[in-house]
Amino acid sequence: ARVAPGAVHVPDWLDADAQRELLAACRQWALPPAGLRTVRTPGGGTMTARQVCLGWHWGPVRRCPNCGRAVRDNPGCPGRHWYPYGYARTAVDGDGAPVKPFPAWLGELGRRAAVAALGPQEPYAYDIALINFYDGDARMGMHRDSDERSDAPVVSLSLGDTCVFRFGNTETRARPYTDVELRSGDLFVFGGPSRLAFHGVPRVYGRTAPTELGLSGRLNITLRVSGL
Ligand code: MD3
Ligand code: FE
Repeated sequence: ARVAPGAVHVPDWLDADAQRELLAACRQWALPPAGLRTVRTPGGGTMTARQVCLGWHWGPVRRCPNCGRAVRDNPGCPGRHWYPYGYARTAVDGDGAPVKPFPAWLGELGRRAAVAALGPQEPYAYDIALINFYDGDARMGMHRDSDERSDAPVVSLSLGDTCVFRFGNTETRARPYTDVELRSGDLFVFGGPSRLAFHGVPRVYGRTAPTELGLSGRLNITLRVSGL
């Protein structure tokens, strides 16, 4: 179903086997080194959802004013996270280990997902996965994802517990927005004008995951093109 121009929700896109396989991969990626981490937000707060990055690490990055590249991966600013956020090849606020590689099969999954939702597409080279794990009362505030330098659609896959996904507008974090329930196996693709819309996860419904999946909590996998 089309939620807004370029924003398409495909319920139940991953069958039970595909969900199990993707979950098994997520469990490996979550292991150290460079596994599941607690993310500090630019304002000095802490995200309640924990995250794993593949391909590029998202966090505070100091960039060379001349060439624009990440120049030092550990900003060394205990308590003061004033560095601009962005992507770098090594972990910053995790354990400092290099980020895990982005596997080719995940890029193929991303292209298939974009085509399934939006129709024929350029063969985008997906190179980032951000995997968010929600347990307990974890949520995600309204935000915009603008650290990528590509207009490729973002692909989102959900596993485990059902959540309320709030899809907003491109102007403000406030209304108008549309609330959509995302369930295990659902695909959501954000392209075109929806790519820069505010969005968040105000609520996760505990113990709603399919029992046979064996996941307590919710995982969301987003696939992106860095353009970097
Ligand atoms: C719309 N994740 O990782 S998925 C995120 O469920 C993020 O974990 C949420 O917001 C989650 O940044 C929402 C849906 C989503 C993901 C990325 C988007 C919607 C998006 C990027 C641009 C526009
Ligand atoms: Fe986001």
